[in-house]
Amino acid sequence: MTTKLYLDGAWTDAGAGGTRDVISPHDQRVIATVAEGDADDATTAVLAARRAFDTGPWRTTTAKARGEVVRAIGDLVVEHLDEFARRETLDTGKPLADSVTDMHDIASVFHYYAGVADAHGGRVVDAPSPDVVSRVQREPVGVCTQISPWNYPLLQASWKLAPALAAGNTVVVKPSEQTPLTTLYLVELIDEHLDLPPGVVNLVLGAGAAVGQPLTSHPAVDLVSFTGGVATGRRIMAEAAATVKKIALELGGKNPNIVFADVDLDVAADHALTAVFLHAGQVCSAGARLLVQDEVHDALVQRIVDRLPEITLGDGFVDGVRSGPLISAEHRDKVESYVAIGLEEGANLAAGGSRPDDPALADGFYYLPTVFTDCTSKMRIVQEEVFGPVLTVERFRDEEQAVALANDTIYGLAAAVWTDDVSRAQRVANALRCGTVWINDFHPYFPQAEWGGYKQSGFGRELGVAGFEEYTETKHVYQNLRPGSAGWL
Ligand code: TXE
Repeated sequence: MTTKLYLDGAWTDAGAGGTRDVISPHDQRVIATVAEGDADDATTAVLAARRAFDTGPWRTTTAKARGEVVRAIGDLVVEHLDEFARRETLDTGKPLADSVTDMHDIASVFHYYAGVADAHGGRVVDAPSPDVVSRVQREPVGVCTQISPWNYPLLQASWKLAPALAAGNTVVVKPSEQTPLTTLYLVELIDEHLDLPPGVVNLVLGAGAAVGQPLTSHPAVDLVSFTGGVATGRRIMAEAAATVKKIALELGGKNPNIVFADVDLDVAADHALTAVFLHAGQVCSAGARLLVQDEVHDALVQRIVDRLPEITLGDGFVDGVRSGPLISAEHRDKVESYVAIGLEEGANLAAGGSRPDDPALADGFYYLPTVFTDCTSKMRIVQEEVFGPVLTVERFRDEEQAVALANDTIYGLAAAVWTDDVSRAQRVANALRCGTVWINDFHPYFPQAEWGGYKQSGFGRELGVAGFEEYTETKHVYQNLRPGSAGWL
């Protein structure tokens, strides 16, 4: 297994010799020891990407050829899917079947952007004179640094890498220090199988605090794409401001799942469970806030609580396990502190609220699926992203109140509305201030449709055509076919 940094087309140890043990969240076993870079390594990566962009052939390669490279990366994911999935489960603890699904999604992202690469070259503009030819063309932005989190390590990296390469940029990818294995593997396969010029793809490993500054503030960087927590996002925005970089931020959410009384409650309960407890709630679009119409509140909560025992916690490699651990001891501390806050605030603990007592799970960072009822929108447990298996339930009276409650957080990533009334579904979808609204479903996404946040969930879009355009500049080229007097003097 390759464990080094990939700088300017070569695998190298960290300049200062640093290493990091990567820990399994299931049992705290050391699963790999990888290079731990620092700011000097990150600067080397940025300068390699700059050189490759400014002097190399990549930027001027045809869009079709770039699309073929991006397609080949998707093919590599498919060909090595089992190994990718195994590594993702080792790193994150998520069930293997979920990692397999992620890998199929990742391949789809590369395959989608392979087709987008040569489909958006620009347009001829209807100019103000017949003696003018005017066109608008799309060009790569330049050097892009791409910082991804630990919950969907390779998936998040692919949303950034595929469009950036398709558009002709050079990149420095920085996976979370907690989950570097699949990104390492992808770069290893790219290095082995594809003939990319040195410096087009660079990989930096290391803690955000150590390698982050050059990636977000070095003058040679043109664009920063970041997915992670809102506090880090604010810091990155400030760092990038001095040199006015383009930035795209996806900063999570506190996503409302609104259930009206006219739906099939078994179906709504089934999706409410997946919405919040998938991957132990460590999902930026998790449906962590359930808003239920008064008439069906008790019946829906009962259905949810009754089915919690079906969420088998355990080793992601064991068949039948539905949920793995939280990513780290620190993260479980955060989740536990929010449960304590919820209790102090007067929410009613209807289920969970502790670590499991199964001794087989004692070495992992497990936490029981937890449900709080009697919640109000003033509570921190309702307002702040817990990013764990914690559901808060609020009641509403009518459509107007449901929308007001749903919009009442600093976040705006995703939301769902459940109703059999098609007009109401559309009204609510239009009124919700967030980047994705599901009607009578929760969680589906696909590469053709844009993804991103309103409000403090961030800005910029990933996936879809907009996810490609993020990585392009727009240039207007105007030519006068009959140059003569300017007509001013
Ligand atoms: O994230 P960080 P953390 C939320 C979730 C979680 C909280 C904190 O609520 O509890 O964020 O998680 C890199 N310059 N989300 O601390 O710090 C870091 O190395 C440059 C939501 O793990 O945001 C990693 O690669 N980079 C989210 C990445 O940022 C820096 C997914 C994310 O880490 C940096 C994860 C710096 N100064 C957490 N500091 C989502 N949107 O899905 C850190 N990093």
